[in-house]
Amino acid sequence: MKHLREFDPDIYNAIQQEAYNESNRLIMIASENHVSLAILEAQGSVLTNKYAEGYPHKRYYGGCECADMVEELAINRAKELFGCEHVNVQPHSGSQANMAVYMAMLKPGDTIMGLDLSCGGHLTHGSKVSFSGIVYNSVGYGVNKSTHVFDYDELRILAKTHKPKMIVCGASAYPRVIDFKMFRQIADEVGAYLLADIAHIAGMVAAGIHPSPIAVCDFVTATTHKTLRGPRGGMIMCRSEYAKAIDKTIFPGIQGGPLMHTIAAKAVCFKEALTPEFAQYQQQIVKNARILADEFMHYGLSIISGGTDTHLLLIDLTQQGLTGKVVEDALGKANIIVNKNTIPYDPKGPVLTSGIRIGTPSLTTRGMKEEEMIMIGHWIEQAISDPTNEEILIGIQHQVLALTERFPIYEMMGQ
Ligand code: DSN
Repeated sequence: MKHLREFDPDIYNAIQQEAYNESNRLIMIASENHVSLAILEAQGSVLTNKYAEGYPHKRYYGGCECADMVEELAINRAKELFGCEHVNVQPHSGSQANMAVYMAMLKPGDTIMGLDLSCGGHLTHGSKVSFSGIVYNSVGYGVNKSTHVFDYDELRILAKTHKPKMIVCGASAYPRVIDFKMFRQIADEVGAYLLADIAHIAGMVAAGIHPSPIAVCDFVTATTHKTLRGPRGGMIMCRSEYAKAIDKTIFPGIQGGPLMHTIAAKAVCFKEALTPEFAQYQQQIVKNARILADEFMHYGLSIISGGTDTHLLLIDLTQQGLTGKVVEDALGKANIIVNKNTIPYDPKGPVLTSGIRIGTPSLTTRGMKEEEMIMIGHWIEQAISDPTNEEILIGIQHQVLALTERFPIYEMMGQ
């Protein structure tokens, strides 16, 4: 990066600092990951220069032959990976992917039904502070108050009462398998479209570790940067019958020129995800999350839903009398990066919260396994037991630094 270093040392230094931080910290934010060098190269390529409004071979600009090649590769690989009939790889983000599905199929004021933010849903699933809850009449569903898993009978009653035009399944903080077939049955009973937002679990779905929603849902949206370990961006999959409506809504409906450099990086991500190593990686993510959950429960910590089937888990800090904010800050001092997170029906709200969300995709990318999870579980438990004890936190930080040194990010990815 010598040109950047010479011309803009401020930005260069911020990037260097970020690289340093990522390598010297345990990144346990469930939605983050470390991409391969191949993806970084595609993302940082000259394709950022190119305008390619439209779709392959139907562009509004000349000179799009390389853009066409790149987008067709991304589309074909995504189809092979997920087994979908149609895919649009242009959404700049998961939010825009969801917006496009709503705009293609619904009218303002129509009813959508999605998981409440406080129970693990996403802003774009109908939160009142998001366009999804402003433009549409949103009805939220929750999880069972004692088991913290979906109660499909309650969901059915809610759907029959409110008759949504679209049901959204998928979550940002739900640790258990989602039964897409049950959602399909309920959607059919009330005549609703079914959208699965698999942003968090896309890597596991691609690897066949989590059931796929493709055959049973009308629309499937995803981001490419979480468990899928690609560049930051979104995608929409659907049956051929909805292809035209979806494509038209993404462009020209809500987006202009596609980010061709990002689409190239998405294509690389899909190629990586088609390898057997990727499937092993996904299995290890889940194994690591389960080990952590078991460790925490062994220490007497309360885990939402009593464990995990996925890449993430939620610790309920109520019995410790702590907020997620306090624990997020304490762990940060120990170089362990997590995010405070609401637990179902959280009385404390999203600023303080009663929980923390913990994910294993990044650590697993670095090559960490069972042995490391046990150590990390112990450090997190120590920090939760005494979050204001700077001596303990700094002691953990030293151990974290020794561990991260043994797992350099890019070398461990074999690039
Ligand atoms: N903000 C993301 C997450 O962390 O889950 C979802 O978009």
